[in-house]
Amino acid sequence: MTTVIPPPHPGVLVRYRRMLPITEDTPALTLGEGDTPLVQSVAIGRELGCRLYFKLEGCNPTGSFKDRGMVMAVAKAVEAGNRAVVCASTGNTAASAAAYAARAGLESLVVLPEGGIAAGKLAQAFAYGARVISVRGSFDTCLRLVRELGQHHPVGIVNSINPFRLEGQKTAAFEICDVLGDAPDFLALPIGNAGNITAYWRGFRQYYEQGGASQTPRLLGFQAEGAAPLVLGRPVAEPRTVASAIKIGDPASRDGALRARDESEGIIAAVSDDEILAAYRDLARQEGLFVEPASATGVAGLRRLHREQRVALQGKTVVCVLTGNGLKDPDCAVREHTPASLSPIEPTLAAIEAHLGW
Ligand code: AN7
Repeated sequence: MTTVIPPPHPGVLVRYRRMLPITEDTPALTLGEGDTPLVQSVAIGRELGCRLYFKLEGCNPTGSFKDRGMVMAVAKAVEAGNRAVVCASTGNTAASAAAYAARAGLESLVVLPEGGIAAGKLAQAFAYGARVISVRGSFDTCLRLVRELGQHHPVGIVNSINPFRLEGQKTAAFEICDVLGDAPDFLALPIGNAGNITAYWRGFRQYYEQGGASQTPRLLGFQAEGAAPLVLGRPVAEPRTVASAIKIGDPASRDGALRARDESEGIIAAVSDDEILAAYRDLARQEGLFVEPASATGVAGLRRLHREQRVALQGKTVVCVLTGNGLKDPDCAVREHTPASLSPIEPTLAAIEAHLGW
């Protein structure tokens, strides 16, 4: 008799099978996504006076939170008989779509705004074998083109306008409740196309309604000041921010985000690029957490709301979602973290000691 040892990372489709729209015909697709660490803060939580945890979504297989929704969407594309998937992307969705398409034996096509994609993400899309198209236009233009493509060709759109993306994405809320034993008081996260905040709210509500949590959290979503359509209340024609992942002027899930804010009694606010970069540096230096710039937006936002006394975080349990890995954007890392010159010294102990001043 052979003993079957279940894999340690079965993936979100297996783990949360009963909570997801899975049928007998849905393939058991996985790259080991989900089950990401929830790590307690050692510095920034003290600064804010709360019990702060970071959800390390950069630990997913392609380095961002997108993998949770993508595994569901690509599995459903296979189930529907699609031969190819397509998405518009600021980078992470493209990397994730390309990876899961490769795994499932589908073709992938990614439509990207010219010049707006962090180097690591672009390299991933090519590495996983995607067909990459760079368009003279913004992310919002790319998404419009992808919608048109979907009307004229039999391709599966795997942007978060695909409802299966949000279904898979909500597993992050389930995991937080499972690990904490209840929902937190607050959840902070960046907003770009607004799929993630919409999915978290759906997940927390579903857990609450099924008795898995005693409360739902207040959702705190943050946009970059130069790309803050939900704060301004109107689309931004030419969004600008150092956080290229959230350089989006007309979020597809705008209504979902506003509903999440209102129903959770939450807040959507904007932070400056300088605040984002300060949080980016502090996460690495004070917490040992190297994230991409957009992923630091939650910390920047918490600091600002705390400073402006718009929320009372004192003694509360707060989860801040760190959406993507720092290696995604090496150019920003070099700009912000690496000194201009690193000149070699002689290979002796004395030279090292002289260099250190020891
Ligand atoms: C690291 O990849 O939109 O509000 O095309 O990559 O759900 O869009 C990425 C978004 C936050 C915002 N953090 O999430 C894309 C894309 C990171 C991101 C967001 C993104 P949504």
